[in-house]
Amino acid sequence: MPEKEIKDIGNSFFEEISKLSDERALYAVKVKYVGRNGILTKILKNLKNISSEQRKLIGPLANNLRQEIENAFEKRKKELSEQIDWEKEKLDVTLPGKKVEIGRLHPITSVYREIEKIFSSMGFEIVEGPELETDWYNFTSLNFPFDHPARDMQDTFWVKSPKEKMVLRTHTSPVQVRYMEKRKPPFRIIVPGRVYRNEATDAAHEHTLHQFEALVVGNDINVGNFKHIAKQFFSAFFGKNIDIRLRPSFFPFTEPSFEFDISCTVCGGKKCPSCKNAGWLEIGGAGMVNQNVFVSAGYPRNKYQGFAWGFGIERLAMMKYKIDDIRWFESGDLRFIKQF
Ligand code: FA5
Repeated sequence: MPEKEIKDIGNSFFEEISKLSDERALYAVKVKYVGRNGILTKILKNLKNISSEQRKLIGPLANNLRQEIENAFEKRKKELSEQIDWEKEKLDVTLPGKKVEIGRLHPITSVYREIEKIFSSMGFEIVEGPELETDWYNFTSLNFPFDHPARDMQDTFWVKSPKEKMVLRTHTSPVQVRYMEKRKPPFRIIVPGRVYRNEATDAAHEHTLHQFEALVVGNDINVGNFKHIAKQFFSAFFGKNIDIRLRPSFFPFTEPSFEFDISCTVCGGKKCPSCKNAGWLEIGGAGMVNQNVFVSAGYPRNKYQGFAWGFGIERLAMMKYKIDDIRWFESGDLRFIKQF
């Protein structure tokens, strides 16, 4: 019976492809059935030689089967391509591994993170401000008089701007007034950030550096609070007991103002080459907030007291990691970064 013959051809094709597991063999089976000299192709070619009655019967069956074979072939091909060969994929743990290049944190980033961790644990908020500043926030609001030599204390990059005089901020102190305009005391914040100075560079001075500002304001904040917090911070940062020393100084935005020293992190104050036999290392400026600064921020005069400081982050990193030249930090030299 021709119908049975066609049905058998179909069955054997489907059985064959169900057993196959690779594409090339699958293609060969397809050719065997519907290729130029395939089993089914021969029947189709022979249609013209048979009686019209038989043709009417066999023609549609054979054509349908050809379509089914094409469809089944495509489906199986897709299935095979999606199958993962777990034998080949098996993980050979004895093979040597591929080396993965991992990045390093820049030492300034590490110091930032360390500072933020210590101050967060002491209940400080971490605040940021813009690097491009107005003259008002960088100088005038901080009680730097117009045309007063105090402005020369910080060598400034002025930026041409159509509206008002702009500067690349010379310190993190402008964030003091920016923050106080929005918040009422009591509060305690630190402000880490990048600052710029228009000065010739040497082993201790960069044109682009980082500072972190602290500002603590309340009704009865005093120098004792300041010394305590600073001592806590430096002892945590260097992992050993650190003593604090204040020396009189001048900043327009603090009164009284101090230069701030810590006991030498190498000899602990016994005097050594690292501290040039002084026993102390200079860290930054500090003082009690000048009432004029509170007034700039919109606070009433003599209502609040606060302390502020600004420390150089590079200087801290140099002490912590024993780096002898500040210019390494911005050098972009990977040999330097890879040591940390
Ligand atoms: C200030 O910038 C004040 N704003 C600090 C301050 C804040 C005082 C709050 C009082 C109250 P000074 O210019 O001294 O002060 O800089 C502070 C620290 O920044 C320095 O001690 C030093 O550690 C670092 N520093 C300043 N200029 C440079 C520079 N060119 N290169 C590297 N570090 C610098």
